[in-house]
Amino acid sequence: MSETMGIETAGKSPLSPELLAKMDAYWRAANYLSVGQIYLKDNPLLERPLTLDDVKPRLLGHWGTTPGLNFLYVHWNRLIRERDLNMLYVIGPGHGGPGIVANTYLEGSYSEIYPHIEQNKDGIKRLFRQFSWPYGIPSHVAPETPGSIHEGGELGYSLVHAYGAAYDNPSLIVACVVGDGEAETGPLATSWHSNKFLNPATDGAVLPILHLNGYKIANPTILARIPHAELEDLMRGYGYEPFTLEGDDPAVMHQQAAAVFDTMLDRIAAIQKAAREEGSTARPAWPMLIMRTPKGWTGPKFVDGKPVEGTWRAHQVPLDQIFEKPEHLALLEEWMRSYKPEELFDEKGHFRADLADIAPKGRLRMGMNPHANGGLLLKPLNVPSFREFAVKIEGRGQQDVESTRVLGHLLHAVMQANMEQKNFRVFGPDETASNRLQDVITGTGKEWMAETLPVDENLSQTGRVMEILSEHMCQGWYEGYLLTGRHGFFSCYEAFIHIVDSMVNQHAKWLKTTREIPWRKPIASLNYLLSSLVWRQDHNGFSHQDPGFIDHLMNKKADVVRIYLPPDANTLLSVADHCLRSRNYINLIVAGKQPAPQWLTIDEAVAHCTTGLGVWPWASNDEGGPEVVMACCGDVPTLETLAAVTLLRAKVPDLRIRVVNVVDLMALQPTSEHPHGLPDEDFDALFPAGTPVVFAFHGYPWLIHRLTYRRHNHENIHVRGYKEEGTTTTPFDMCVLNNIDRFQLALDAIKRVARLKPHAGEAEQWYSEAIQRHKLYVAENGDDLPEIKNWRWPRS
Ligand SMILES: Cc1ncc(C[n+]2csc(CCOP(=O)(O)OP(=O)(O)O)c2C)c(N)n1
Ligand SMILES: [Mg+2]
Repeated sequence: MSETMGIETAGKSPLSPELLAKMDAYWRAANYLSVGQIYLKDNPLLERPLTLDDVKPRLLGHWGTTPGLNFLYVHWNRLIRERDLNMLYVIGPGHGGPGIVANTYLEGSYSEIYPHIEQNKDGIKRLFRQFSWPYGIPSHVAPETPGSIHEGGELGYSLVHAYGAAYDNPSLIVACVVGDGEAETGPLATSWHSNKFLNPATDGAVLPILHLNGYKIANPTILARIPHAELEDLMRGYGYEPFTLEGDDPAVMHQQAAAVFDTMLDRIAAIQKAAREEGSTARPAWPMLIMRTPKGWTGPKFVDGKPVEGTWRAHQVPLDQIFEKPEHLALLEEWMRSYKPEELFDEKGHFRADLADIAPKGRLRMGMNPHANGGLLLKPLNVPSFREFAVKIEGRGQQDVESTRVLGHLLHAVMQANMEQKNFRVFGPDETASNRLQDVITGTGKEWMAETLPVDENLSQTGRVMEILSEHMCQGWYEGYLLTGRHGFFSCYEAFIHIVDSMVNQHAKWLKTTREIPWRKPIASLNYLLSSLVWRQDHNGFSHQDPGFIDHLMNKKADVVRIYLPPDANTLLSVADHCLRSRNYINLIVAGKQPAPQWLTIDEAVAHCTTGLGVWPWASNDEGGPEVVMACCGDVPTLETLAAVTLLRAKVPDLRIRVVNVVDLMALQPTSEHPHGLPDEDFDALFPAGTPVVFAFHGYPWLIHRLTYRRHNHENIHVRGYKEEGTTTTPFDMCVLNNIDRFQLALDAIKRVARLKPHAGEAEQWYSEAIQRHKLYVAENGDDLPEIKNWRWPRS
């Protein structure tokens, strides 16, 4: 292989022969422990010849990426020691878990956190055995791994997480390995642009390393097969200063790696000095490294006559037929002995002291960096009283307010109250203002390190509102920010939040797992506001209509998710206050941004949100027990339900109607399924067995059935919701198209109440005349009928 070093690093040899030898031995130790984890359950120090009894029955894990990760770890250790760095690692190819476990073991963090994995022969045996073993540890850089904020199971998010961790952490350096396969993913490709949002004066630094081992599972990688100059140009185009490290001779590579890292760290220091001490406001070209080394470096070169090292065949377990082919067992032993374990561990299995000595100590060890256990550093968010922003209710439903704009007032106050402690950011894919949260921008601005023009508004190099047209970046930055112990809020168009479905899956898994890991401290919840909702896509139509993120989140563990559909501004304030203060959840708030009627006083809102659902007595006339329950969840369904109630009152004045509004969707489930679940007795009291329920739901109707199928009255629950009918039409026509409109709901009630059955035909007639009239009017006038548009709940 040729070497492609920068001019400043060529010929430099920063490592003394002694240190070089120790670093190489340290690297061999990490490689040895990595291979041992993949293969062995016994004979950890190879004190006797390897036999099949020593080998695990199922060979699981990934070797290919691991030696490269181990190489980097030992070099970062040197940098930490020599420069006293506060360094966090983020490993994109998280399938190289054994390497990071090995390194955190060698530096001592692992045994401190997991005392049964002792620093001796027994400990090494247990370390090997637990890996990818039932009830042991996962194969990835998982929540169980000390020092990790990133599992790297689903590829694509390493760099965005690294940047999220670096924001507002001026002393932190986040070393981030990006797999060259991972670099092909959409999120990773965009993540490079995070440097336009990183202020060298007030944020930390990210040290990206493109791990160019040339291959993925079964294919070459794109970036390894374009001319090197083109790759460097790509990185320059992203605004980085690329450095390259290339080769496979360990001694040469150690020396060159040390030289290139010294130069890169000097660059970072110079950039930070210019910004912090010399007042530079220029957007710097941060250094990044292209590390071109063989996949499966130092592993078997050939297996069964086929090349393995330096190819895609090294990806998982290079020698996988140990039990079938005796020569593979011999190759394994030869491979493991090539690391010379007898030089690395003494006869008791202690890592040799002179080698252990080159690792950082205490909290400087990457396995012990408190930023990786963000809950340790979490400062409570200052949340001013939300009551100050309450909408004054002057008659129910008499005034129209944009609910999310009111939330914007609260978020602005929260932002201002935390400007000093710099631990709150708001994220959005170019929609903060569109979702009517623009107040939050005042007094902070939107982070922007790129060029600005006079036409721009509110861009700032120290802005705390993060806007980029990438839901992936918003999600990833926010996760990185939360995982390192800070707070935030993410607003998004409802339909497009699906773009991060998969990312939120991974975050939910992280939260679920960390709940069971005692040393992981709770972090702030991930809060979503979905606005620009399905029912009000006046500008955009069908492409912008999808309420399915609710269903998606519903699949997650009950311990982790909370879903709220506040029907007005005051309930939204109460819910948001609760979410901002909560820990370890994913909170989903669905609330409209269009002017809409307001129903509850702030005190009523708080009481309603506390129970999560309840009867609205002022809208009900159910003395003696209801004949029908009109249930609603979501702002537009609530409006249509209340309008349906007025229609029913006009048509069947003596009908006993109960209106139940649901804010907290989880309350519909039994207590056995969710901690917010309403006890059966309470559910039965609200929805008495045998009483028909007409349920208007914001999202896909089947979800309500899924949540209530075990309830006594389930067979009488009749749900209306979104059923993929939509276009650019009037707000009320959207309801009509999906049969959630007031006429339909009223008709449903009449058809379901037994004593009204004789009138069903007449009611059908009334319904179709009303809808006919509506359709003709909207087609002719392009707007809703005045009596629909201007409908108000009757003043009492
Ligand atoms: C989003 C995603 N798609 C597919 C996979 C399956 N997968 C696991 S590893 C891998 C190849 C990764 O290649 P690279 O990033 O180059 O890592 P390395 O070569 O260092 O192992 C793939 C495709 C995955 N984990 N995540
Ligand atoms: Mg690769």
